[in-house]
Amino acid sequence: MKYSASFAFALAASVAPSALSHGFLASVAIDGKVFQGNIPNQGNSPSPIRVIDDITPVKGATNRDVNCGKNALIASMVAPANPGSVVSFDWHSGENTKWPHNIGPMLTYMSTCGNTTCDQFDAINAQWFKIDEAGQLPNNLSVWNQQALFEGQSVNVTLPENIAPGDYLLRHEIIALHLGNEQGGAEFYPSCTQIRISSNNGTVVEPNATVSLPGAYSDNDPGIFVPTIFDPVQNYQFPGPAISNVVVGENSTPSTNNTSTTPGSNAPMATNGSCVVRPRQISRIMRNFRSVTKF
Ligand SMILES: *[C@@H]1O[C@H](CO)[C@@H](O)[C@H](O)[C@H]1NC(C)=O
Ligand SMILES: *[C@@H]1O[C@H](CO)[C@@H](O)[C@H](O)[C@H]1NC(C)=O
Ligand SMILES: *[C@@H]1O[C@H](CO)[C@@H](O)[C@H](O)[C@H]1NC(C)=O
Ligand SMILES: *[C@@H]1O[C@H](CO)[C@@H](O)[C@H](O)[C@H]1NC(C)=O
Ligand SMILES: *[C@@H]1O[C@H](CO)[C@@H](O)[C@H](O)[C@H]1NC(C)=O
Ligand SMILES: *[C@@H]1O[C@H](CO)[C@@H](O)[C@H](O)[C@H]1NC(C)=O
Ligand SMILES: *[C@@H]1O[C@H](CO)[C@@H](O)[C@H](O)[C@H]1NC(C)=O
Ligand SMILES: [Cu+2]
Repeated sequence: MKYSASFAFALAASVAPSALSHGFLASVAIDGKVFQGNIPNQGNSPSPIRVIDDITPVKGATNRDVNCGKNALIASMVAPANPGSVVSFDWHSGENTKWPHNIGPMLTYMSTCGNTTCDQFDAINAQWFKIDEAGQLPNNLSVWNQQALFEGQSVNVTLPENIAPGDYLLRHEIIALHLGNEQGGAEFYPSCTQIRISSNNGTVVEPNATVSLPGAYSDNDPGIFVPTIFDPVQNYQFPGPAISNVVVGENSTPSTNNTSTTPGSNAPMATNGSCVVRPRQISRIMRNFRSVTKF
């Protein structure tokens, strides 16, 4: 195994596994409104976040818990959201401090809750479509977007503008790859948040490229078993389906070259302090600006 000096913390954690080395989705904020989750295996207070019963990672790409996390329980709340809402995910370590990992992608999926509300829905029936995937910084393949969590920030995903009203599970997942150079080493941290979209913005697209989870991943996937994970990785291949047309169908611009983040995610500050803003973000910001100022 090979470690760079800056991953001394991860090294210590992997030598002596502790509560610090894993974690859970502590809260989400939807357009700034915060919804706290429950600490794993410590109650199920009202929240839209499905509580899990253990902070340790799901191991094995076909593990049933790849669905919504370890023995996830249905939550009692369904949080209001809109097309284009910004959802901030705040992941914590097992000791409720900063997220301990910084290598590997973050993926965001949605699924309708079928003919029930999400507080009744068994997620094993979910038909997931991917709305976002965040890998390495476009200008520095050594730094993953996950680094923002490691530094104590939340990470942000924009819901599709073309999503139909209804109840959805929002599945935000970290795949920590600090052991991903060995087959079966990947650590899956799935989370499910129950949301209700109650408006539409005129156009509604039926999402395509839906998958089951478990089902869509294998331990051999090039984005899950990555022998060169510390090198840094060139042309990282995200696991799972392509981004659904509910996202790319939205007056999309051609993807820029060597950009490892895709629609929806906001890149963190680069480690040297310069802010990374992608063209799509600028057009989204301009759109929001126009809609606020009624240009
Ligand atoms: C809801 O959908 C499920 C799965 O398709 C089906 O088995 C069930 O009968 C449906 N329930 C109602 C009330 O339509
Ligand atoms: C910071 O990163 C930006 C973007 O890659 C780069 O243009 C700039 O030269 C870097 N500055 C320093 C001081 O490394
Ligand atoms: C979409 O609808 C929501 C809720 O009505 C609104 O807040 C948002 O600004 C709309 N977005 C666009 C691009 O019109
Ligand atoms: C989803 O729709 C997009 C845009 O129409 C298309 O390019 C893509 O092939 C579709 N994917 C699947 C799996 O049908
Ligand atoms: C990205 O750059 C590579 C190498 O220069 C090139 O082969 C590829 O066609 C480019 N892709 C796009 C979408 O521009
Ligand atoms: C894009 O990536 C390809 C392959 O990884 C590399 O050869 C090329 O130089 C990169 N282009 C830019 C503009 O960074
Ligand atoms: C996500 O949004 C929050 C709230 O605006 C902000 O504090 C945080 O820095 C953002 N995260 C990233 C990675 O940009
Ligand atoms: Cu861990």
